[in-house]
Amino acid sequence: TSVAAAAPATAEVSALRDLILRKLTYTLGKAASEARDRDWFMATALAVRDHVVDRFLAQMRDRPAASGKTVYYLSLEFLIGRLLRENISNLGLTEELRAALAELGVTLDQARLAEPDAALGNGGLGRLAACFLESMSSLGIPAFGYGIRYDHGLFRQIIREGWQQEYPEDWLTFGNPWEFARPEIRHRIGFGGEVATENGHDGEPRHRWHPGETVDAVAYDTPVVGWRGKQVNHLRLWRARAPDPMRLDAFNRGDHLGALAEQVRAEAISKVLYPSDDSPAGQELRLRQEYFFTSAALQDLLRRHLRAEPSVANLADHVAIQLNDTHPAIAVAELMRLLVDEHELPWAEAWRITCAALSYTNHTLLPEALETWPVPLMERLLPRHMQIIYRINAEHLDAVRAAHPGDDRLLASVSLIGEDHGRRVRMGQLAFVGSHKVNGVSALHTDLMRQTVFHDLNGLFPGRIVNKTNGVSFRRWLMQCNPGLTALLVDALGPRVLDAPEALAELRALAGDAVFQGRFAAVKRANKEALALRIREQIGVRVDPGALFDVQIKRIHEYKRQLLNVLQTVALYEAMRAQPMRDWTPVVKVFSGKAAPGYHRAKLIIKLACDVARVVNRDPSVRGLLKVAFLPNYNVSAAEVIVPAADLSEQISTAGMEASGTGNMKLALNGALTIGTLDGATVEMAEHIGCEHLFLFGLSAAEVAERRANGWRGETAVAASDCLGEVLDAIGGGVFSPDDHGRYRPLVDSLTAEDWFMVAADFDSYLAAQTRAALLYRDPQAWRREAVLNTAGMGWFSSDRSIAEYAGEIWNVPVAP
Ligand code: DL6
Repeated sequence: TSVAAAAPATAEVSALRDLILRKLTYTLGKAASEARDRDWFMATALAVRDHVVDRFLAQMRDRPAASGKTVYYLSLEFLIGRLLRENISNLGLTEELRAALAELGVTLDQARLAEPDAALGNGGLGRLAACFLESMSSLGIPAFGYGIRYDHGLFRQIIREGWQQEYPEDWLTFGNPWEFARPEIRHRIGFGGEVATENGHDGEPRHRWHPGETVDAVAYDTPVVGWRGKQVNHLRLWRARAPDPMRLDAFNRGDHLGALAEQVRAEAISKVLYPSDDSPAGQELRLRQEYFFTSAALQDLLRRHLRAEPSVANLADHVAIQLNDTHPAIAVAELMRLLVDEHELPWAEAWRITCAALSYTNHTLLPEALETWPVPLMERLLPRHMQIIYRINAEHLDAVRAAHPGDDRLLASVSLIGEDHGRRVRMGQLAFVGSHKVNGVSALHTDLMRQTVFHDLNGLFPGRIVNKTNGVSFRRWLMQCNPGLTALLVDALGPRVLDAPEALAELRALAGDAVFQGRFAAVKRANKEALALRIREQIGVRVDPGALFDVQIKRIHEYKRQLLNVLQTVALYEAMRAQPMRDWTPVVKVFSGKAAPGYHRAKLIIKLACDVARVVNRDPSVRGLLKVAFLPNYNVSAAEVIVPAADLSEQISTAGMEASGTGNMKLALNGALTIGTLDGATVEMAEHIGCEHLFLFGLSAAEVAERRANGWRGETAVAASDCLGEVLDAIGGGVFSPDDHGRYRPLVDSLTAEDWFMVAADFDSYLAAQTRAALLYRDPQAWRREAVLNTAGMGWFSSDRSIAEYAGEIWNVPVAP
C-alpha cells in the first residue's frame, strides 16, 4: 500500500500504461513478450521521467523567485540509491503506476527491484547529500547538486569465508534512464603547466595559467523530485572526457595503446569512487577528482550567473555555495582564480565575494580524515592555485600578526600551510578562512570543533562556526521504506503528518494504548518477516522473526565499535552455554557494512563477526536463541529493508568520535530503540525522545579525552570485569578461529593495551545496557510503548528542518511556506 492510496483514475492509468509500452517499444526496442524485469524498469523510469521534465526545465529557465538565489551543493559523494520509488512517491504516482504495470502483467516490485543501486558515496556524508538535495526540492529551494558521475560507485562487497573481497560495481552497464546527457555543457579543466605574469592595465600584475594538460567535464543531469512534485532540482554530475578522443597519428603508426594513453589518463578521473570515508590517500588521482568537479561546478555556476546578470560583481547575491566537507575546498582558490584572472576583478573584491558565497560543512574530527596536500604536489598540479593560496595565507597571517603580535604558536596553528609532516596545504583551514560560515553536524560535534581542530580559528573568527544538526528525508526513510508504518501514522494522526513531521509528537498520547501498540507491533512484525526472508535468501541463516532484532548497520570502523558488539555477542553465547536452561531472550544480531579496502583491522573485525556467526549459528546448545547474521554488500537498498525491521539500534561509537550519525535517526524513526553512547546526534535524540527511553551507556566524550590523556590501558577494565577476560581469552585463543589460532591475537592485545577506542573501558557498561534491553523485550507492552515513544520523538530530525536552518542562517534564502 502506498501513502496516498486513493484509487487511481482510470484515464491516468491507461495513459501511463501506454507511455510505458511506448518507451519499451520505441526507446528500448523491446517487445513486451521479450521484456525482462530490467526492461520494465527502464521503460517505467523513462515514463516517470517524462512527468517531471516540464518542472525540471522550468528550474533551468526561470530565475529563482524572491531572493533570486540558487544553492549550489558541492559534494564528491551522492549516495542516492534507487530512485524509482522515491520519484513516484513524491509525484503521487505510486498507485497509478502499480495499476498501469499490473495491466501489463508486471508488479511494481519487479520493476523497482531491477533498478541498480546508485552508490556514488561511501556512507553518511554521501547519503546526507542525497537527503539534502531531496529536501531542497521539497522546500522549494532552487538548487544544484554538483558531483562526479563515477563509472563505478562504491565496490561490491562479497564475503568469502568471512573475508571481505571487493569487486567493481557496475551501475551504468545497462544505461541510466534518469539522467540527461548534456554533451553541450562542457567545461575545460586544466592541470599542471605554468603561470605567466603580465602587466595589467591597472598596473597590477595579471596572472595567466597555461595548463600543461586539459580534461573536459561533461554534464549529466538527473532530476531531483521534491515531495508532492513541488520543485524539481538538478543533480549535475560531471564525467571526465579527453578533449581529443585519441592521438590519431600514433594510432596510424600502429601504436594503438599509446594512442589511447592520454584519453585513459584523463578519463580515469571519473572512473571510480574513492573507496574510503576516513582518510585521504595522498594520491594524485583523488586531488584531480576534487579539483575537476569543483572547477567544473564553479565555471558552470558563473556561466549561469552571467546569462542573467551583467557581471560577476553581484555573484554572492545570487549564489550560495556549500562545500560538503573539504573535498571541494579548493573552491576557495579556484573561485579567486576565476574572479581575478578570468573576470579581472580586483583581489579584495574577489575575496569579499568568495567569502560571502562559500560556506563549509565539517563532517569529522578524525585527524586522518582532515585533508592536507603536499605542497610540491599542489605546485605541480595546480601552480596558480598554490600562488593564490600563498597570497591568501600571507594576508591572513598578517592580520593575525597585527592582532596578536609575537604569538608564533597561534600563527603556526592557523596557517593554511602545515609544517608537521613536510609542507602541506591544510584544506580544512583553507575552507574555514574562505567561508562566511562553517558548520558541524551535531551539537556535540560542533562544540568539539570549537574546542579542538578549529579552536584557534574560532578565536579569530568568533561566530563563524555554527551548528546544523543533520537530518534524514522522512519521505525515503519512513514513507517509502516503511509504507505499513506510514499508513498507520496517517490513520492515527491524519495525513498532515506527511507534511509536518512535528505532528509525530502526538503519538505520545497513543504510546500506552494497547490497540495502537498492537497495530504498531504488527507492522514491525511484517517488516521483520521480510528481513528474515532476506537473511535466509542471502546467507542461508534461519532466524525467528519473534526474536529481538539487534541491528548494527554502517561502515566498519574501529571507532564505530562493531568489535564491542561482537564481544558482547560472545559473552552472551558463553552465558547461554553455561546456563542453557535459563529463560533467555531470543536475539538475532544483524551486522552489515563495508570496510575500506586498505583498512585491515576493519576487515579483520568483519572476519571475526563471521567466525563468531559460524560457531554460534551451528551450536545446538543455544537452541537457536542466538543467531548472528553478517549481511554482505550493505547499501541504501539494503538499509531500506533492514531499518524498518530493527528492534534495537546500535549507536555505540567511542564518545566524541561520531560526528553525527544518521542511521541512528532512521532507525529510531522506524521504532527501534537505541542502545548507544552519548555521541554525535544521539545526544540530541536522547533530548528529544527522553533519555530514559534509550539504553545509554559508556564514557562521555570528556571522560574519553581524560582517559586518553592519562594513559589509560584496557587491562584495568579486563581486571575489573566479570567476563571480559574470558571473552578475550576465547577470541584470542582461537575458539572462533580453529584454523588459525592466532588470528585475533592482535585485536585482543590492542584492547588490553592502549584500548584507544575504549572498547574494554565501555564493555561492562555496554553489557549492562544489553541486559536491560533484553529484559525489556520480554515485556511486549513495555517494549512497544518505548518503540512508539521513539518514533514520536523523532519529528525534529527531518532533513527539511536541517535544510531550513541552512537556508536561514547560512545561505540566506527563503523557504517556501
Ligand atoms: O554528516 C554526515 C556523516 C555523519 O553523520 C557521520 O557521523 C560522519 O562520520 C560522516 N563523516 C564522513 C567523513 N568523511 N570524510 N571526510 O563520512 O558524515
